[in-house]
Amino acid sequence: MFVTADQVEQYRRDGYLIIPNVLAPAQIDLLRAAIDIENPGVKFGDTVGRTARLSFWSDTTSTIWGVASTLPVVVNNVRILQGEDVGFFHGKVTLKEARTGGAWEWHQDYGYWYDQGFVFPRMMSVSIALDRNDVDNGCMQVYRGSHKLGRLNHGRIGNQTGCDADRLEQVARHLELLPVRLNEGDALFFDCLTLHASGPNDADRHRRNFIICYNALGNPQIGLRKTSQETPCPVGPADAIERFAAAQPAGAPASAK
Ligand SMILES: O=C(O)CCC(=O)C(=O)O
Repeated sequence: MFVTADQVEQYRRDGYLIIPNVLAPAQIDLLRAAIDIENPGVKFGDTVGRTARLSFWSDTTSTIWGVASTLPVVVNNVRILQGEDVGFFHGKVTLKEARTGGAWEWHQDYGYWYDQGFVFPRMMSVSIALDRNDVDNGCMQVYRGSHKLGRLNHGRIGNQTGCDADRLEQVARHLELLPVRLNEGDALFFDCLTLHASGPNDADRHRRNFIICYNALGNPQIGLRKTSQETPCPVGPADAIERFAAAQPAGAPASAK
């Protein structure tokens, strides 16, 4: 359940780590059933006019996604990899629909979050595959070791935030680009400075992931509106997803929102 010292070393070197089988098949089924494919969520257009969609949540109790953000295999490994205690920031379900889902431009998550007032890049995310992620359905890609570049300049690309194109071209000459292939239930843990992107979904199957973001407890957020929790992220039971689903009244609407 917990990462080894070698895996921590790998994470610090590469800026990301894949942990297989973080979710069991029954948990994946429950989470998939909570995704409303018809509900557009927030649409993020790419440069060719296709869209990737996100639905967000911001607490750890009121939705199946919230409680899934407290799974010990996720939160405790985040703490170990981050090397400090963390608070819950937010989570999102990302949907790239079969044949039409759009791309995510190259960015560091801290490119988005710096502007939300986070003082240090002491933040990380976990992307859990609810479908197989491969090149055909637009899996994530990362530059290995890019978290050591520091924060790069970002600007608007469509309605996404993307890394400066000239700098990206330079970076590409120095760092190895890797597709992040995941099986259902596998998780990618990655640093908020790791440069990542993903292509469009040209396959005839959806690509659904849920991504949970955490902030180091000692990382202040400047500004009036605090969007990250300032208390330690709760650690729930290993069957938090199953318990939440069992507690729902029969016929309750399943929604990612
Ligand atoms: O799910 C993906 O392919 C990428 C999503 C992403 O980059 C993000 O939410 O920051």
